[in-house]
Amino acid sequence: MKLYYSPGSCGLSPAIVLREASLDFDLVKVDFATKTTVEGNYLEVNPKGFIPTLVLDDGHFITEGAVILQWIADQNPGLKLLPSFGTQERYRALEWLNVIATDLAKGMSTMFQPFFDDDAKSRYAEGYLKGRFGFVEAHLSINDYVLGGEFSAPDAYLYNVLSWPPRAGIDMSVYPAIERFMQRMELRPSVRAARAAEGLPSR
Ligand SMILES: N[C@@H](CCC(=O)N[C@@H](CS)C(=O)NCC(=O)O)C(=O)O
Repeated sequence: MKLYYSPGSCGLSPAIVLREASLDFDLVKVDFATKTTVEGNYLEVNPKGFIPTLVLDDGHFITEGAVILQWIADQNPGLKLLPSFGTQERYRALEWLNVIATDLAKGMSTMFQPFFDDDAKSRYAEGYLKGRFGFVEAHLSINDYVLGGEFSAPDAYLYNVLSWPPRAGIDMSVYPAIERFMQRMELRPSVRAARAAEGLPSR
């Protein structure tokens, strides 16, 4: 298997969950500016031009971070990286994957776009992101992990996306439950190994 990524962006969560599932994979780095890899044109792998993409050993490929995480979790249901199909808990997990992919990940990506000036970004952070982080803070102040007491795939995605705000100059020290969650996640060997493989320093 091959996981296409770019350091620190949203390929980190599938890399964490692949490790949690003990699945072998190679990392292929994508240059965002040129949409190329050492293999050539990345748009031939994923015409959307986004990472992550997971290419399976049989040549099939999966895109969209939230969907890749479901595929990984479903390779070994016994690991409970996601709740079982058809259960109420499964739909709760899918809600979270969707919230993380849309409200949080795409919400945060606005802060890195060149189309908005600094004033617009700070109004957006105050007017929109603060409410989203507040919602996550309230949830994590009564739950160690997204689905309650145990780690699951959405935690990797949430960790991934919540590592971005400081890079956009957002002070996360006002969210102590989020900070504790980040520290809890960084105790996991999968998270440490995924960060190291992407050349990311300890936070
Ligand atoms: N809908 C995609 C979006 C993924 C996405 O936005 N990826 C960003 C990195 S986190 C990307 O590839 N950006 C490349 C670029 O903007 O050129 C998903 O959820 O996986």
